[in-house]
Amino acid sequence: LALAPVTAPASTVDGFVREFLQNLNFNRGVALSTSSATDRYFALAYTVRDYLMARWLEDLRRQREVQAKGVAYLSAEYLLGRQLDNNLLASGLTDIASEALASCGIDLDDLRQQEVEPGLGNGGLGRLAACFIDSLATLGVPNTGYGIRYEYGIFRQTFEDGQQVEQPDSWLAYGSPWEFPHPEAAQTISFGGHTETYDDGGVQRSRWVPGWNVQAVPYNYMVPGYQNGRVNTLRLWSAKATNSFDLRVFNSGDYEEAVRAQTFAENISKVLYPEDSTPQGKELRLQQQYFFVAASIKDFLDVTLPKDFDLTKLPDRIIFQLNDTHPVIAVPELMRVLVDEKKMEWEDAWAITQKCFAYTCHTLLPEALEVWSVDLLGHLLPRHLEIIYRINDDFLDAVRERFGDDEMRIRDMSIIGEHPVRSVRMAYLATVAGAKVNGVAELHSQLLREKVLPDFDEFFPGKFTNVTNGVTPRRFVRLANPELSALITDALGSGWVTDLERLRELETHAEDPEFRARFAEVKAANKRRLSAVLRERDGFEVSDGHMLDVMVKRLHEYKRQMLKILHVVTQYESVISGRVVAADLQPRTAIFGAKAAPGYAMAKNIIHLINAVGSVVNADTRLEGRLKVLFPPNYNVTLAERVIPAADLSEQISLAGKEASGTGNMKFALNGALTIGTDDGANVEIRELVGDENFFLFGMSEPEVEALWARGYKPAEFYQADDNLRRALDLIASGAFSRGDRSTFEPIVSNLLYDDRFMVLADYSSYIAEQVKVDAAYADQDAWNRSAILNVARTGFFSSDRSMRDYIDRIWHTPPSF
Ligand code: 26V
Repeated sequence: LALAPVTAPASTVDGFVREFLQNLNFNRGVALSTSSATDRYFALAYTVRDYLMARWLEDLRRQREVQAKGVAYLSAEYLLGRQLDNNLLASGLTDIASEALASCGIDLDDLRQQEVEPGLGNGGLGRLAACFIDSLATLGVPNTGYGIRYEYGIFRQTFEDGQQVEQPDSWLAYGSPWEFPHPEAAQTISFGGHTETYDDGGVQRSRWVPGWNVQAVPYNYMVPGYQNGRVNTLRLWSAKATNSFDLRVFNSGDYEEAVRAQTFAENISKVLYPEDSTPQGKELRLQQQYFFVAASIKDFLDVTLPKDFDLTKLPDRIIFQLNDTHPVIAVPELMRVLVDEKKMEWEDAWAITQKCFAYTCHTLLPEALEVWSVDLLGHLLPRHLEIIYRINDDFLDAVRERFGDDEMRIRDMSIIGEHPVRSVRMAYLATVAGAKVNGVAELHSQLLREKVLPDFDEFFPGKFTNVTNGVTPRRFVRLANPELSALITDALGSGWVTDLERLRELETHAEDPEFRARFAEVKAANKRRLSAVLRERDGFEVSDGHMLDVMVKRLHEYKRQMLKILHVVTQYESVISGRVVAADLQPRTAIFGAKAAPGYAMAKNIIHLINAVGSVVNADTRLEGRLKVLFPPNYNVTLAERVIPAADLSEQISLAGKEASGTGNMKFALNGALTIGTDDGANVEIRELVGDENFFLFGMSEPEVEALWARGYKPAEFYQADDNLRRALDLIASGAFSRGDRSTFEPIVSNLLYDDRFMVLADYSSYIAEQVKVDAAYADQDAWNRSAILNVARTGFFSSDRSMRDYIDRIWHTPPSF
């Protein structure tokens, strides 16, 4: 009897009602009549879980049986978004659930709103990880996503007088119905202490004598494939003080010290670092990184692999994919386990390690490349530092053998940098250890090879490759845009959700006036829905007939939100100065969504400016309501799902060569927005696919950017040369948006005039000129809709299913199993 497999509840409305009420009564301990919306949401989530459970257990069992090669995705961030709707869709239960709840007098939509999204990531990198594990489950590839169960995710953003204020994101306040804690399966993770050598039956060996331990408690989450009966696992680690840790102190009679020690240990998974792209070199962050990768490697070696597994076969069973440099400490950790604990020869261990890792780089900004000072690393992980030195020594010997004693080159390629302090360059370590290194869009991968790591490319032929990012069509088309999905399914049948290239077949429909009219109606409905969301959430009004011009992404100077707001100021100035009559403006609403890293002063000042421009512009009746700026606070995945399907124009305006890929750009195009963008990141590939005539390109190309830098960039010359630019900047400087106070935005203005690292002023004229073309194009709604449909039809390439196939074929070699 104990061996009887778990079976799913009956997939009928009656079966669902029974299961739901059971969960409400027995798991929430409430009656339907007295239950709160939270109770009902939890009971619903438990019910959906119950349906997926049999599949999950079966998958885990089969994976154990088959022992096929799988992917361990190592990522410090997973920006999952809400789970309920996705899990309903994956299990094919949406209609049944909706009907079942209705029969209990409950609106499914009300329960959807109860979920607090797990915001365990900053932006693109974390959301990409979430898309990838969705696609792997949908493709039926064995995968465990490993990461950190932060108690506080990305901060909740509010505005006070237009300025960003950060609030803690207590996403676990009511608990999460999606997680399965396994305290009994906790791993012990060590830190600090020292290393020593010892005699091991005549062999001199090194070992680590750690100073302190914490427990890593796994929390499992279901990752269901789309209606394919597959359920993979996301395993997030939570830090817990060990008993011995505080007992020792406790026995010394110092109660307060014992509690303090416990707090110290549990701080490790307390909060997601909200810095995006500028590493701070904080010890706690390195603790987080080591904590989760050490636990993950132990989990795989000790729990997933069979007891008697021959470790020389490790590369046949697993590939650890390093999502940026954050998990790279896994490389010396695997070496330590193999050499110190499993007593393998160094060379054998290194040969295995080099086959078990692959590294994805997500940036080109030099300040974003992580380095750890040797001081800090040696103090926290002394044995790992020794191992890194040994890896580097062997590597530099090989470099010398190949290139001779070219000391300049040796210094450039060393994993250890010397300036400003002796540090470990994590990207170099990942490159040396990884079987493959990839960038995230064609242009990015090319620049990575040619500009950032050219010596490594020469030394390791064939190691560098590209995998262009993608996004999951389940969440970002099927769920976010149900009306467009229905229209597509009507035209093509339902297979497109897992075969996105099929969207191509829409090309012919773009020529059908009736189809275009239906498409226009979908867009209008999405705008009404967004309008309702923003009214309810923020008290905003979205005006009828406006082009929705959307820029949503982290606030960073390189992304150039500044350029977008300069366009708004330019339009505003042209009307209030009387050079343009308001009636001639194409009605537009600029929508921004962006969080700034709490310590990034310039980014915060730009947020303040956008809000300030918004309050002035929105209130000025001279514009006759034809220009609006909306900046809903706390942009997150949930809001993205509402904003993107309603957008007409997608702003992808980074300085060429700075945005590694972008993934928002893909989501907009797939939802039928046209892009105004630079030749940067995946924009390049989007434009190639949709065609020049369906894309608004502006600005310098990457080589032109390089050339201008080389000539000596003087932003003030651009200010002098363009009347519109001068008037816009002067207006900001005059205090027009800061109640006459000229100091508020002075740091922005002077930065633009005298520094302007990201060449906002150099690209301004070209941007404004292209926006004029956008206005003209939008005036012909029918032609615009045709273009928008062609954007949808031609961007199926950007499904994360395709990205995953690329990784599988060219990096992982992990075919779908059973
Ligand atoms: C870096 C750091 C540095 C230490 C502090 C915390 C932290 C958090 C995140 C990051 C990652 C920055 C890199 C990143 O997010 N890159 C973005 O990756 C996207 C997915 O590949 C890509 O589309 C974006 O273009 C790229 O900016």
